[in-house]
Amino acid sequence: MRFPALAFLLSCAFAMTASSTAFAQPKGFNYDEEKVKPYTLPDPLVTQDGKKVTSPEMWKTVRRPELLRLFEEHVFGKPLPKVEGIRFEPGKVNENALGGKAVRKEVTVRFSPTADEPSMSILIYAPKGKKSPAFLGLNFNGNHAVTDDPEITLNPNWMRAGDKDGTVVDNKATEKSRGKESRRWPVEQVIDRGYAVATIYYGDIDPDFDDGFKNGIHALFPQKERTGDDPGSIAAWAWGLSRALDYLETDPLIDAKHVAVLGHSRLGKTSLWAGATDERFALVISNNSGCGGAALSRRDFGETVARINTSFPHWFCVNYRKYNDNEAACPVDQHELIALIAPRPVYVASAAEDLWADPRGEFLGAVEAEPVYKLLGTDGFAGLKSHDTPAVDQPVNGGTIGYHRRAGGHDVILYDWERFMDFADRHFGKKD
Ligand code: GTR
Repeated sequence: MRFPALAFLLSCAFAMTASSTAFAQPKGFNYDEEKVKPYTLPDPLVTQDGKKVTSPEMWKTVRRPELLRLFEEHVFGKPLPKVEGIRFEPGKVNENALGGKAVRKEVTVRFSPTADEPSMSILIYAPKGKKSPAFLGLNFNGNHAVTDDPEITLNPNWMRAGDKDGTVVDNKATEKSRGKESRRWPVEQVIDRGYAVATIYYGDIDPDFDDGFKNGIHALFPQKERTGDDPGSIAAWAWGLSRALDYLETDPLIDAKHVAVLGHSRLGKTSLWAGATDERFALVISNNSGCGGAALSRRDFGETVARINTSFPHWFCVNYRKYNDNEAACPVDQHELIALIAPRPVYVASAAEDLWADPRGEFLGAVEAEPVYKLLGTDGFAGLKSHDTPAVDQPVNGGTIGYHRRAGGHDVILYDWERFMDFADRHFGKKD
């Protein structure tokens, strides 16, 4: 295991605590808007050989596939090999969860036709007796940490040690960790708005440490050293989200044509990549996804490509390291990741104090994707009056691209969820 102590500490500070701003802005990086050097972005509507993309058809058949390949080759790595014989195995069900409002169920997705491992467990809460649209996202601490319901299976897999509060001991979750992440998963409020929630512990798919890709889903594809455009962890997590959607398509309580994929932080980078690679996701939400997510890499503000590849060498493909301190050489930038989601609705959420993730860079990532949304006939970032970053707690979410900058730090809280649900209501048709 090669996992630098500093990276480990940082990952804990970001993922486990609410908004520990002391830790959240590492020293030695630029947080001054005045010091952002001029940069030129690649044009999502110009092909690699310099042709202007002039029609939706040309976007669909030429430029979109080209951009997707560029992101595979230079950023996230190519798709995981196809896995045959994936099985869905029903687990515990409570037909009267949340005081009788919802069905709660667990489903195990077994990735091999013959063995029980690797596998991932999906936890679902769905309004009773009808097909509902759903929010699907990965969680950081295990499904049992999403609510304090004692019946949810305690995740047995490797967990980051995180806070020294007894919730994880010897890298295993303890009973004490039940409900630990519930503030980030307002399940009951989501059910009350007519949506289902489905979530998976991201470490089921690939444990979040640099182990040379031996565990999680990678165990199925033994390989020598990971090189070039071999997929990294983000690609694996995104792949897992697609397998969860395969399951949701079979679930009678889920309207799988209306599944919003969402994620916070590294899992926000993941939801964007899942949305880009799998067009079945009807809506895509990035919460505080920062560097390698919605934030423009060429903007020298907050976390850099060099830093993320050093702290987390397993997240992106090895080729991405070519752009350490050399962002301008990368053939793509993150607005083009958002553009790959077009014409489907996309929502980018920032937090005002989360400078490490570069709120303005996240906003501009969405702004710069708009020409593609417009070419494809949508209203794009409708209602946006200027390219100044929207004021704190003043969402601009009336169009196909939505954005808000919430007060506070790096986190996902009820305020964010409420805006996501408003946005989904508009795009999916209001639910009761
Ligand atoms: C940080 C990392 C960020 C973000 C965050 C998280 O340490 O630098 O890019 O992904 O972790 O996922 O919590």
